[in-house]
Amino acid sequence: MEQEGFGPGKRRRRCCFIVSVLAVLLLIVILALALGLSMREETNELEPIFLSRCKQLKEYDCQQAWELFQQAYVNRDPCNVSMEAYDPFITATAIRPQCNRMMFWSKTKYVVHEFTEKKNCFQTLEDTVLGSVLDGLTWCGKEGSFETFSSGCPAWMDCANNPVRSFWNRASAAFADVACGNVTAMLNGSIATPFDSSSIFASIEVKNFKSSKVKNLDIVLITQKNFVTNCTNQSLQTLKTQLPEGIIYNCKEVPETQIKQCSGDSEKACGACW
Ligand code: N1C
Repeated sequence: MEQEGFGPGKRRRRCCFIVSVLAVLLLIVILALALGLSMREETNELEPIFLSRCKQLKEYDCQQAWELFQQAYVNRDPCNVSMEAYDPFITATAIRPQCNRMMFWSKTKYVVHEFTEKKNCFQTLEDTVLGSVLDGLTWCGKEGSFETFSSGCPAWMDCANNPVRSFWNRASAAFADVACGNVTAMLNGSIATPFDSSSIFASIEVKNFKSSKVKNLDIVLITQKNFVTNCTNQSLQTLKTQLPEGIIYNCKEVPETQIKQCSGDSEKACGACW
């Protein structure tokens, strides 16, 4: 009889077939999810570094800071990230300025940090939450993706509006904006143009100092044996003219050896190194 075609044997076989199809589909979904997660881990190496550095400082809601930070560049062309895109992140991680102890620099990063690490008397941008969580890192996003990438990103000079450069521009503007009292900057006396108009110090920080808060700008020009520049350098004359009115300018040539000796001398007071 025709009816026999729908007997218990066939029904069981049909049932088995449906269960197998569902099992295969489930397996495919699980595999796809696992592959997606492992790719995410490969690309997003920045998040764990950001969070662990941030948590060590115990100052902010780090997860919220991460969300605000990545909103600036994810799903965007990595050559089209503006400084302003970081505004919410900068606001959330507000810098607490240490008046009279703030240290700026240009082309002297290594000397400055060797000094500030040994002698805890100056505050650089890298000593703030903002600077310390991102110092030395590279990141970018991609249009059509919500991932953070830490390789294959544009280099500093590849395009002006790359995520890393825009971040340092924005963070430096915020740091200069809150600067107060006697401000110090270490510049490089071994190059022809210690105050380079394309540097962040020249193009952003000096312009953002507020004469209502900053009293002096003390330039420490770090020199080596056969140095090519001194305080009469043309670019430093330009710096004087670009400084907002009312801020007193000073410049002193200081040998790098003196700075190194002094940072190792625990007896010497902070200001006595030059
Ligand atoms: O362009 P620069 O120096 O003049 O920028 C230095 C200036 C400092 O005073 C800092 O406050 O701008 C701030 N700043 C950083 O704090 C910082 N940390 C790490 C600017 N850049 C910073 N970096 C990296 O150093 C940045 O990724 C870029 O590669 C250099 C810029 O250094 P520079 O040309 O010697």
